[in-house]
Amino acid sequence: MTRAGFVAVIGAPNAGKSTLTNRLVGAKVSIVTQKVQTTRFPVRGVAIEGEAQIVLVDTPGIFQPRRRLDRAMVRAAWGGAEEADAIVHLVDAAAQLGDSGADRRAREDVDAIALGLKRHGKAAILALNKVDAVKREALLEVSKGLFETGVYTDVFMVSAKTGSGLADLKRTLAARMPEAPWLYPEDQTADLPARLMAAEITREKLYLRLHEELPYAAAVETTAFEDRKDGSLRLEQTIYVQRESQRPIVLGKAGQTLKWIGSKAREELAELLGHPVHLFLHVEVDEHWAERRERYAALGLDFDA
Ligand SMILES: Nc1nc2c(ncn2[C@@H]2O[C@H](COP(=O)(O)OP(=O)(O)OP(=O)(O)O)[C@@H](O)[C@H]2O)c(=O)[nH]1
Ligand SMILES: [Mg+2]
Repeated sequence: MTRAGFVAVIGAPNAGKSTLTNRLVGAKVSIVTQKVQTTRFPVRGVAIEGEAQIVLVDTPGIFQPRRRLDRAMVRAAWGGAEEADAIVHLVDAAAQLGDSGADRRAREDVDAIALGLKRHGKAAILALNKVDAVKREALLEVSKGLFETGVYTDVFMVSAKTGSGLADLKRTLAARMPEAPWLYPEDQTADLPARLMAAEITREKLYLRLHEELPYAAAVETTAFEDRKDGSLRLEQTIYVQRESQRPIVLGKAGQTLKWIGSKAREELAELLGHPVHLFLHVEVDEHWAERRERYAALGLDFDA
C-alpha cells in the first residue's frame, strides 16, 4: 500500500521554504538566496519516505503585496496551500525574536498568514525554522504564542540548514499523505522544464552576487536551448533589469560580474543536466517587465491576481 500527496510549504519571505524543500527532497529543486522574494512561482520537489511519496510545493513568500508581481506571487502561494493535502507554515524563529525592521515585517506577515489559514479553515503544521540561530529557551515562548492561534495541529523545531528536526517532520508528513499510487516515477525529484530551471539557476547567481544593488524585479529568461552534435548544450539567456543604470551593475568592471554569474550558472547547469554547457548571457533593459502579461503566463502566474 502506497501513499502520495502534496505538501504546501508556505510562509513569510525568507523563512527558509526553498532551503527546507531542497533538504527534504535531498536535491536542489528550488533556488535559495539571502534576498527576500526569491521564489516567484510554486516549485515542486518530490521526496520519498518509506512507502510515501511527498510532493513538496515550495511557494513564494506571503507578504503584504504592493505591485502586480507581488500580488501574483502571493496568490500563487495561497493557491498552493488550497490544493495541498497538508500545509507546513514555516516561520523564521530568529525573525520572531529580533527587532529590526525586517523582523517586524516578518512578524506581521506570520500573523497575517495565521489569520489567512483560519479564514480558509485550513489546519497547518507549524515549523519553527533556523533554530540553529536562536536560543532554545526563547523558542518555547515563540511556539506558545503562535500555537495559541489555534490553527496549528503540531509544532516542529527545525533547521533547514543543518537538517535538525527534519527526519521527524518528514515522517509526520508521510503519515498524512492519502493512500494513493505514486504521482511521479521513483527517481524523479523535480518537474520544472529545463529551460525554466536554467533561468532560475542564473537568477540565483545574479541575486547572490548583487542582492544589495539590484531591485527585486530583475528577471532571467532562457531564449535558446539547443543540443549540439558533440553532446554539449548551448543556452542563451537574457537578464532583464529595469533601468539603464542597472546594466553596468550587472556587467561589472570590464564585464567581470556578468562573467562570474555566467560561469557559476554554467557549472551548476552542466552538473544538473549531465552535459557540458555553453552559456551566453545578454543584459536587456525593460522597464515594464513586470507589467507584461506573457511573462506571467510563462511562470504560471495570474497576471490579474
Ligand atoms: N541560519 C539558518 N539560515 C537558514 C535556514 N534555512 C534557510 N536559511 C537561510 O535563509 C535565507 C532564505 O532562505 P530561502 O530558502 O531562500 O527562503 P525562502 O523562504 O524560500 O525565501 P523566499 O523564496 O524569498 O520567500 C537563505 O540565506 C538561507 O540560507 C536555517 O535553518 N538556519
Ligand atoms: Mg524561496
